[in-house]
Amino acid sequence: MKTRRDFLKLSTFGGLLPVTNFFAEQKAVTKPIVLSTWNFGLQANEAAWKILSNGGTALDAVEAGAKVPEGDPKETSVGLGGLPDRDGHVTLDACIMDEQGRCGSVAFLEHIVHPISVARMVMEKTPHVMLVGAGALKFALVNGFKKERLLTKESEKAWKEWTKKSAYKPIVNVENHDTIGIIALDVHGNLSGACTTSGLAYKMHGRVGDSPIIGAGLYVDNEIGAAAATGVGEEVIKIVGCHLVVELMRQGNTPEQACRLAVERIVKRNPAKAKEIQVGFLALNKNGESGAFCLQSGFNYAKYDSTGNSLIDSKFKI
Ligand code: SD4
Repeated sequence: MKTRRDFLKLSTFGGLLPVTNFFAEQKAVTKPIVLSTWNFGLQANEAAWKILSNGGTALDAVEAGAKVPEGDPKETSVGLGGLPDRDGHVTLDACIMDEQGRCGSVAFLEHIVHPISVARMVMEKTPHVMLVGAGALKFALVNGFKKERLLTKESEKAWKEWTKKSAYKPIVNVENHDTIGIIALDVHGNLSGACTTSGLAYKMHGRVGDSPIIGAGLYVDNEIGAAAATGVGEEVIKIVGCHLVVELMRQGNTPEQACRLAVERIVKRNPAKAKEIQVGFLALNKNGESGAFCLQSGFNYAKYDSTGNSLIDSKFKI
């Protein structure tokens, strides 16, 4: 890349390089910035922004943001109060990834309110990327997390009602929304992301979705950008969705174009299925440019930058 000094040399010694062209090469960078899926992304962003606006790291910011819906018993698809599987167990999936490409993940974890912090600890304190089930719980308890009951009275009531028919037909944007994917760029120019969920309501016991799978529910490449997914995890896993979105940005697509192309790949694979489900992608590039795209209308996300915190409706395919 040309430096300012090179430019001055060029223009002094025979260069007719227009000033505007040279500086057009230097894209304006928006930072810090944080993006979170769904309405509750607004509150998650508030927690993340406190850290980002004080010069904190994107990693700390995304963890703090993800913890907001995790700890809220009224949110029925994340952490405490999450709707259970068909056997009545609340089982949680989460992952986190930082600017160094380090990552940590937990899946099929029970009894812990903040799986995102356990995922971060897997990243920072173990030689592994992913711990699941009883092993993940054991690791959390040894590291000071408390064992708690995550099934609230309301979620238990909803589950008991569901067992009367036991019909597993997730309703688009209703039963399965609220996984939080949160991606941020800090003042240092570093990207990180986090994703946490109780997964699809009334899933089979033992089912794990895309959210704790690095590359599917979340991916961060500090040279290029970050992406997070929400919706029916099986379809996201099949295209390794977030890795795909980041690679599409690497090829020169804007964040929104990259998300759109990933959604279109899901449609192309199985057009009939695509009509019945929701999948949404959210992306942020190294310049702080952001965008989203989803299958069906109804997906939104919150964006917080120097202009404030706002909720944006994603464009959609169907
Ligand atoms: C899953 N992707 O477990 C999650 C669910 C979700 O918005 O994102 N809901 O498949």
